[in-house]
Amino acid sequence: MSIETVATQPIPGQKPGTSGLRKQTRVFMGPHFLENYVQAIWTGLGGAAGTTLVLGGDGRYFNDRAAQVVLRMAAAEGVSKVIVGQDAILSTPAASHLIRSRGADGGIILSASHNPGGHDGDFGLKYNGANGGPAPESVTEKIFAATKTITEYRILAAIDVDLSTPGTHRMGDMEVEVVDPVADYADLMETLFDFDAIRALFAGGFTICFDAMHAVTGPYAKAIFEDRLGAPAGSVVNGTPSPDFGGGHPDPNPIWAKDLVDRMMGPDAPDFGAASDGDGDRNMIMGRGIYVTPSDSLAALAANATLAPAYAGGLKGLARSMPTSGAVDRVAEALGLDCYETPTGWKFFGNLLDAGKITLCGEESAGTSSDHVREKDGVWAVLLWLNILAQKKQPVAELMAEHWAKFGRNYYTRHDYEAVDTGIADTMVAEMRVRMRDMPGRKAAGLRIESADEFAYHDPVDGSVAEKQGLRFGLEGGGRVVVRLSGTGTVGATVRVYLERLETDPGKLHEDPQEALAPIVAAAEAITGLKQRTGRTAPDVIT
Ligand code: G16
Repeated sequence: MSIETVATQPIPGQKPGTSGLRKQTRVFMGPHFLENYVQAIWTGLGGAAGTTLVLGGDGRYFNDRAAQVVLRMAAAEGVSKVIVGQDAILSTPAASHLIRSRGADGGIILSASHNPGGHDGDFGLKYNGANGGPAPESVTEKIFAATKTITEYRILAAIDVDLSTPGTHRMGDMEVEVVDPVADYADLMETLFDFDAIRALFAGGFTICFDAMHAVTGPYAKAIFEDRLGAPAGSVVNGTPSPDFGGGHPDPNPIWAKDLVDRMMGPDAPDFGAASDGDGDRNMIMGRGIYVTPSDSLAALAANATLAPAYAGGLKGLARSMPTSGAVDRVAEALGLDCYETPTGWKFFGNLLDAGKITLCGEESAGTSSDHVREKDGVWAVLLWLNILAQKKQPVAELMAEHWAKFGRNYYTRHDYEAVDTGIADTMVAEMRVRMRDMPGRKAAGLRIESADEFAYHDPVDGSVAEKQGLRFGLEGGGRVVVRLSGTGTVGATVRVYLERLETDPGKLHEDPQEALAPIVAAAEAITGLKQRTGRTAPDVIT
C-alpha cells in the first residue's frame, strides 16, 4: 500500500467554533475539505506519528465515508493504532471515556451534535486530547493556522477497513481495533450509580420515556435502561439511529422534542422523561407535568449528587458556563463549594476537571456532566436523576418544588434568533460594545441597568485568557440579560439572548417562566433592538 501526496490549497472558513468544525454536509463532502482539515489537525498537533487515537461518530450521513478517510490519513501520518467504534459509531461521552480508559493520545469525533444530519444537513469533526476532552483554544488555533497554509496532504491508497464487527485489522503499518461502542461505557455507568436501587425503582412500577431522537444514544439507552436496569421494553423511543435522524432535528429541547413534552404533560405521562441529542452529550429532563430547565437540572443534581455512590464522598466544586443561570451558584454557596463561571464551550471545563477543582459542571445548552469523562453526558445525567429519585422516592415536580423553596427559583429562558444576516448581528454586537459603557444607571423598559460588561475568562489553572465571551447586563431586582452569537450554527448568525431573574418569594415560585420574565424580555429588546434590527417579531426557538 502506498502513500499518496495530494496537492491542495487552503479552503477558507475552516475555523473551529464552540465545538470543533461544523459545516453543511455538502461543504464537508466537497473536494479536499475533509482531507485538508484532518491534515491541519496533524500539523496543529505537531504530528501524530506513533500515537494511539480513538475514532467514532454519531452515525450521521457521511460518518462512514469520513471515518475511512480519517483512517487512511492516520495511516499515512504514521499513527500506530486507532480504536474505532463498530460501524464508526461512538457517542461523544463514550469516545471521551475510551480515550481515557485506553490511555489514548487523543481522538477524532465525527459529529455536528444537535444540528440536523443528512445530505442537506450538517456534519462536523472535532479533535479531543489525551484527557478525553475537546482540544483547548491553544490547540484549535494551531489547527486553524495550519488550514491557512496547507499545500498538500497525505493519504494511504487502501481499500476500506471492515468496521462492521469487533476485531483487529491492519491498514498499512497501522493497527485498527474495532470495539463494541456501548459495552465499556455501560460498564462505567454501573461503577458510578446504584444500579440495584434503580432496578428496584423500575420493578416497583416507575415508568420512563427516553427519546433517543433517532440518534446515537438509542443503543446505549436500550442496553442500560431496558437490558441492565429492567425498564420495560419500549421505554426507549426513536431508539434506532438513522443517518438523517429520522428527518428530525436531534436537539433535546421543548421545541424539537415536542412529542416527548406533549406526552409528559398529558394525562398518561410516565414518571420520568428524557431526551438526548445527535451525539449523546446533551440531555433534556422532564417529570410528569414538569419541564426542568438545564440550569435547574444542574442545580438539582448538584444539591443531591451525594445520593449516588460515585459522589457520596462529597463534591470538590461546581462550574457553569456564564450564560447558564445562577441556580447552581446558590447550591454551591449552601454547600460551601467553589463555583466557577466559564465561557460557553465544554472545553473550558477541562482544566478545572483535570486539576480536581470541580466534580460537576453544566451549561444552559442542555449539557451536564462530571469528572467521569471530559465531555457532557446525556445518559449519565439521566442515570444520576434516576439514582436520586430512587433514593428520594418522590416525583420530579415535588423535588423541584422543594428545591426552589430552599434555594429560590432562577426563572430562566433563552430566546434564539436563527439565520440572522451576519452583518446585522455583527453590527449589533459592535454597537452594543460601544454603547454599554454608558448604560449603567440608565433604564431599559423601566428597569435600571446596574451593570454592563463583556465577559472575559481567566483560566485559574493555566492562566489563559478568553475574551469576548458574551455581553452581560445586570438589571435592578437581580435580573440579567446576556447576548452572544452562537459558535455552532452553519447558516448566517444565531443570536442567543439569555434571560434570567431570581425569585425568592415563596408565593411566586410556580409562575409561567415566560410571564415571570416578561419585564426582562422587554428590557433585553430595549438594550439590543434585536427585533427592530432583524425585522423578526419573535424568536425562532425558546428554550
Ligand atoms: C456545543 C458545546 C457546548 C455549547 C453549545 C452551544 O454543544 O459543546 O459547550 O454550550 O455547543 O454553543 P453555541 O451557543 O456557541 O451554539 P454541542 O452539544 O453542540 O456539542
